[in-house]
Amino acid sequence: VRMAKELRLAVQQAALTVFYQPVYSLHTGRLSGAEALLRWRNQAGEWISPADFIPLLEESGQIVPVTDWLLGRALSHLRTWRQSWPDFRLALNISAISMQDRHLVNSVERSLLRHRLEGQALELEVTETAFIRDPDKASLVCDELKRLAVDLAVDDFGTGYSSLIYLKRFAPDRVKIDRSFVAGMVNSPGDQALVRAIIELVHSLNMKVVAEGVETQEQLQLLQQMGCDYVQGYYCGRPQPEEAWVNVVPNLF
Ligand code: G
Ligand code: G
Ligand code: MN
Ligand code: NA
Repeated sequence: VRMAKELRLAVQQAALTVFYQPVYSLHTGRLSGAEALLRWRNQAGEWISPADFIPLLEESGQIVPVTDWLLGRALSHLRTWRQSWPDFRLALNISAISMQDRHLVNSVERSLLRHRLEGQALELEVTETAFIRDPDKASLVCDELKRLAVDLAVDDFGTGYSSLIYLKRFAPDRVKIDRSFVAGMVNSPGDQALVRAIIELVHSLNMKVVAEGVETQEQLQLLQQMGCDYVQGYYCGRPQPEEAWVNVVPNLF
């Protein structure tokens, strides 16, 4: 309860910030974009993970204004980055609750217009849970987002339920392999087989694959041999504030 109260204040006082983690093409080594990640620094000066505060925002209905705020903030940074990198694409995490509501479509449309950005510049990441909740509503929201030419990605792939049905139904542009599989890939033949199978499955559906949580060069090379399209993780670049982006390398190799 105390955390919920403090969080309400944080939202009001803009104590939330956005970090950005670079994403690279594994075919060319070039920077292809970033994933925006919310961060909250509480009154005690500790960094609280979104995994701990997103559920609170969802319960209290604050996820809607926070997502609107995030869209405005992140798209103004995106506009700047696209002046240096014209194809730069920014991925935002969208909560399952927001995927049930047409408000998201209106917000995205308005933000794109305000920052004079084309839909392709933006990617929305949703987990499989977003589809399970109310598939018909989520389906409507997805169709509307596709009308705006916004890209869709399935996040944390392989950790939810009914993944394959939803892959077919929602036809995302990209699928993000959960970092738990990437972490086990080098030492566990089982994880390695899963990663290989996911890449083949996704490619056979004409979608692209992003591997998350890449922490070593070994993982990177293995993913490259397997034909994975994009990578992100501590090995490639940590999530960091916009000011620190001058240090981000434009080429991974
Ligand atoms: O950055 P970190 O590893 O702590 O993120 C933990 C979880 O919080 C991840 O699953 C991530 O997708 C989620 N997350 C990060 N930023 C946002 C956001 O802006 N909105 C939503 N809904 N989830 C986010
Ligand atoms: O669920 P989602 O994929 O949105 O979660 C992204 C989270 O993963 C971010 O909070 C980010 O801080 C974290 N992350 C990014 N790269 C790595 C990595 O290489 N290793 C680990 N352990 N976490 C990472
Ligand atoms: Mn994500
Ligand atoms: Na993920």
